[in-house]
Amino acid sequence: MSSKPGNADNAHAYKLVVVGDGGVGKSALTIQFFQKLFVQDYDPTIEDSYIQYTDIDGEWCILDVLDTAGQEEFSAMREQYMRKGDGFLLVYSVTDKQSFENIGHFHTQILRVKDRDQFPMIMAANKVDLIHQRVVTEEQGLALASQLRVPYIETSAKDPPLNVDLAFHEVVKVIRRQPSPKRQKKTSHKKWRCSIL
Ligand SMILES: Nc1nc2c(ncn2[C@@H]2O[C@H](COP(=O)(O)OP(=O)(O)OP(=O)(O)O)[C@@H](O)[C@H]2O)c(=O)[nH]1
Ligand SMILES: [Mg+2]
Repeated sequence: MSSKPGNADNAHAYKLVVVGDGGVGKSALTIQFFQKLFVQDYDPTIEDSYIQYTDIDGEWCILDVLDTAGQEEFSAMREQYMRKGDGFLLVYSVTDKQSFENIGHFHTQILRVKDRDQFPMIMAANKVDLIHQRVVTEEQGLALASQLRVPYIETSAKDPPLNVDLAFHEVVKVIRRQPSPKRQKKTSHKKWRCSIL
């Protein structure tokens, strides 16, 4: 884990939230990112958070990551953590078609909770090391990512990890690239309706 660097007192803090169905590898990716190890066993998460200083593009920041529960029984907690996030990793497993199909639901729910047309997110197609069990192709992943207008990254949390740091860093880059708050507001349909009446 990175210790606090000397010049990081004014480091910007980013709250990242990892979402997706149960068993897709949210915890494995998060633990690989923070602790540089692969967790082989499946232990369903309720909610875990991790924090560390990270240098992204030469700029120190505090990454505060929330690893959420994918299991349906905990879905009532979703809106609450979605409200807190500055950026999201939408994770599915390339070995689980249903988890891919549910990405759209997470995306829609985040935009609804944030009341925005767009919000910083990336899509992580995880478990790409399991080539023989793969059922969701790269083309399908890319097509959905382009439809949702989010970057697409293929990942593996298993050693040797693939694109794990890249995925977390990319969310921060997307947050940093977003336009000023004034331009982020969702188009107000209410106002539009008023002008017709
Ligand atoms: N081969 C392989 N296995 C993975 C990968 N990522 C996760 N796994 C395994 O998949 C299982 C589930 O991973 P978790 O990270 O616990 O899944 P999760 O998304 O956190 O699940 P919930 O906490 O229930 O939402 C574990 O046995 C992991 O070792 C990966 O990239 N490759
Ligand atoms: Mg988990």
